[in-house]
Amino acid sequence: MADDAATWEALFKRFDADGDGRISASELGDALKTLGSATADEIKSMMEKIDSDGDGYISKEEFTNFARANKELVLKLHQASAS
Ligand SMILES: [Ca+2]
Ligand SMILES: [Ca+2]
Repeated sequence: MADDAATWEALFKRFDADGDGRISASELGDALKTLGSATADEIKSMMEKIDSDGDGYISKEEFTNFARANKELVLKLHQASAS
């Protein structure tokens, strides 16, 4: 759905704190920490899950693929970060 794509886009931008078009491990960590407690291990395993080509950054495509496969989790993050 188009609405979903807009949601992923907005969430990606929120996570991409420096606006370079990719989410680094520290950006992911910061974003998760503001949404609740996230341990270094949790951040690392989430990073590994989303970063499918293993270059150490989450591209918009990787993020969108992850969001599609984990809709409920990502929508929860979106709601938490919007509040
Ligand atoms: Ca970034
Ligand atoms: Ca990547």
